[in-house]
Amino acid sequence: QGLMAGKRGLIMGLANNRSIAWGIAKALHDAGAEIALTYQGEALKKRVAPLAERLDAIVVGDCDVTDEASIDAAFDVLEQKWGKIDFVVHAIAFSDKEELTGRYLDTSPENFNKTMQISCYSLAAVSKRAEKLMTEGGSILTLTYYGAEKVMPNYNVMGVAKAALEASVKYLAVDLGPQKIRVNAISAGPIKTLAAAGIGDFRYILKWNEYNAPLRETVSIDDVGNSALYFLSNLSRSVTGETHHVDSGYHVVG
Ligand code: 0WD
Repeated sequence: QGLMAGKRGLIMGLANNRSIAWGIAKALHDAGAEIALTYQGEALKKRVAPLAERLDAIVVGDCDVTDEASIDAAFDVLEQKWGKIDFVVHAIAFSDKEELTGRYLDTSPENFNKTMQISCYSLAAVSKRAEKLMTEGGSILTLTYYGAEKVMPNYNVMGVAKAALEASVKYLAVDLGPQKIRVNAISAGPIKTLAAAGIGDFRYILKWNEYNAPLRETVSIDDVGNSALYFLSNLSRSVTGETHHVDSGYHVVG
């Protein structure tokens, strides 16, 4: 449909072809966007390279968001290649699997800090670099989950990090609004990805959503990708600071 024709941007958080980042990357590519990708850890390089090829995407390289220098390096590559960018997709989260089960109360300070740094602070760190390259405005999109709003079993410290992430979206939207850079979040329904596999009883959560969501089905990475297209294109040019549910309507009943 060409909604993204002439737009260039970075997608962070592609791990494999089940990643939400992959659903978004496909939708953006089909709409005419030029895409650059970062991955995390050498182990993922093999997985990401063939996916990048399918979308004619630039593989910027390994970018660990806990390492400021590695974020700088990724944005330096973008600056050299493109000079200017129009969008960034932040599809990154991490917490120790051991703590995504049982009680939130038992979260260790080390994992609390790491979860917050990777799943929340990194959006600010990335947005700060993106600002410099979004010289004609832009759109930044992150991914969140309903566990930020309501207590979901086993989501624990990740729910707390997502609540902070959703607040960050609002603060960043205010900081970057004058430059016409929009910041939004999609709150996706549960999808079986690598990250989700770490959450206790995840299959039960999937089934529960399927039976109880108004649309009586779970969402796919393509559903999230299509909604992302709205946020990353000019269709949403007056929308910022928003958390938008792509969850088959579960949040109105859950
Ligand atoms: O049900 C779900 N899958 C939902 C996911 C529902 C609602 C929201 N989300 C969110 C996640 O919390 C995350 O923010 O969507 C985002 C993307 O997650 P995903 O697509 O579910 O999971 P996955 O394919 O595993 O991608 C997340 C990636 C990491 O993968 P692994 O599994 O290797 O941890 O985040 C990246 C990494 O590639 N990541 C990092 N990237 C840079 N630096 C780092 C890091 N330090 N840590 C993790």
